[in-house]
Amino acid sequence: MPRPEMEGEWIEGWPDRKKARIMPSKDDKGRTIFARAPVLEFGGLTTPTDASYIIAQLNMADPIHPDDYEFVVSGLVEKPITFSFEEIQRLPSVTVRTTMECAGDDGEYFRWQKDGGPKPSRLKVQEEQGGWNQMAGDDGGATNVDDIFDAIPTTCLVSGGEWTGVRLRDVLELAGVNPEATHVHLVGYDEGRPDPTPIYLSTGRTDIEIEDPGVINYDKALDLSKAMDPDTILAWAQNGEYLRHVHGAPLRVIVPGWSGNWSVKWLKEIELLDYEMPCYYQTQYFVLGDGPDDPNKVPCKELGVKSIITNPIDEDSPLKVGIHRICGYAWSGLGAITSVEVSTDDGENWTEAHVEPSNDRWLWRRWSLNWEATKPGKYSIKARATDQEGRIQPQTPWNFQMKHFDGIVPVEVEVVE
Ligand SMILES: Nc1nc2c(c(=O)[nH]1)N[C@H]1C(S)=C(S)[C@@H](COP(=O)(O)O)O[C@H]1N2
Ligand SMILES: [Mo]
Repeated sequence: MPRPEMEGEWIEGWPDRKKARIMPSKDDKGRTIFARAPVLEFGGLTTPTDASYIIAQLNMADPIHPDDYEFVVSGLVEKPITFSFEEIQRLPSVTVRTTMECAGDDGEYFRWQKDGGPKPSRLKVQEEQGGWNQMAGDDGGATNVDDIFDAIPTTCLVSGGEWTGVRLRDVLELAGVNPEATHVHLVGYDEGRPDPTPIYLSTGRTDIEIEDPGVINYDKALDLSKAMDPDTILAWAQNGEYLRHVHGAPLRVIVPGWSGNWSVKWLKEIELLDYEMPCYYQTQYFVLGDGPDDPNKVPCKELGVKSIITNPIDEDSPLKVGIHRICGYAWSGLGAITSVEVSTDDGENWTEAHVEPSNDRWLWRRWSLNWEATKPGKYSIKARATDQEGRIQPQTPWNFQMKHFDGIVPVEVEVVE
């Protein structure tokens, strides 16, 4: 159902007020930007690059010309190799389509489930699309806790994309991986000093000490088995065009199924290790656990299984008696979605939705159900997805960093005559 304020405002396929903007990497004060994706407005599977979300934890690296670009593969290998951009492009290429979701996407719904209060609104968030990342930077970023809260984007951080490049496995095999290697250290060109305030904020505690790593490069230590997966690639193109700087040009990692933070942008260095290096964004920030001092906290890796309802939304209420298309997206960190069920009576009865057929293991699927709302009244609409491993939404319990939210968020609407 068209939302009234959109009518007559379609320009280049987008409602005027939400038309995605091409984002520069810094504002005029040199602050690094982030961007949200207007997920309620997508009409298909591949998110246009202009409308894909952007996250940079540290200071965005300066652009590097592909002719000047090189990176080295070293550590536990038979022979370290340096690759130029041209040498990478000479290897057999591959294209992978995948959903990329930030670990923090929809994190605010954890808070809402726990504490109640007004339900976070994707519509509201995407109308404020784009903003300034005040969490990072050599200047220490924002110090005011409320500013940081406002600046942390917690929804509309998911996009579907087509990535072209080479298999990470092929690159590693050229260097020859030593048998004792267990992890692949992936380092980005970007530097900065992580601000621990969001961690303190998420715990509500100040009695803990959060390690200050100082100025670091963005880095991750990826399990060798995932690095060798044929769908884990080093990409130079997104959605058919060479990577834009904000998305990690000239070359970035793509790790399908795992939350976005593994897909290291502006790749500078690859090093084979025989241990899991305690990278800040691996063991401190992108973690699942009860608190920073939880001995059982673990790095965020594969996503759970998740569906979101993009139509109708709470803001569409009231709906007229009649047929309404309930639809949205579903994805999983372990492969394909096999079914999506919908309930319009707050979870009492569930009906199988239509799920678009697809050959893409990692890309989200569109699903829909035509709902005949015959009786006026209040309705709570829910969706739940199941993946090829038989996992049913939700999979991820509350955690102090509020990562990997895959809970069922009901849409509340009223139906009127
Ligand atoms: N070098 C580097 N890579 C990075 C990041 C970063 O800050 N630096 N952010 C990560 C996070 S948290 C996410 S969600 C994805 C976002 O990728 P995108 O900006 O292309 O959407 O990049 C990841 N790769
Ligand atoms: Mo992220």
